Amino acid sequence: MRHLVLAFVVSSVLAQHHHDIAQLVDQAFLRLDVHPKDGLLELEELASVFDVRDTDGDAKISYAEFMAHANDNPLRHEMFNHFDTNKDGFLQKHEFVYANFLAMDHNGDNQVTRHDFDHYYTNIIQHIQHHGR
Ligand SMILES: [Ca+2]
Ligand SMILES: [Ca+2]
Ligand SMILES: [Ca+2]
Repeated sequence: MRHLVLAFVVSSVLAQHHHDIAQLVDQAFLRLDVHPKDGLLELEELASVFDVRDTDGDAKISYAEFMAHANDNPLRHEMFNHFDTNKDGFLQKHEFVYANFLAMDHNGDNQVTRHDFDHYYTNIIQHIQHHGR
């Protein structure tokens, strides 16, 4: 038991130092791929995330709404700015759902594989870390 706990602690620490980006992206994918949980990200799954985050139902995600659902994401501020392409301080559905999905769905079959997702988000996060601060 002690070894198990120790192994867990060690791997968590290592993960934070060496694989923090990959881990963040993996967690995000697992959270998104829920209906159906098929290893693919469908447009509907992204749309339902939008609906959950749009707490007051005004068809856009405010900065406060986005922050309230991204406590565990250290890059939430930068992510918000990245998605808010028209820089009005809100994430419209076309910004958060459609533009996002189209950018990930390379071959246009309306499915985003885990590989597509990992590749896309790792690029975004690296871009943010190098240029966005
Ligand atoms: Ca899915
Ligand atoms: Ca809203
Ligand atoms: Ca916007």
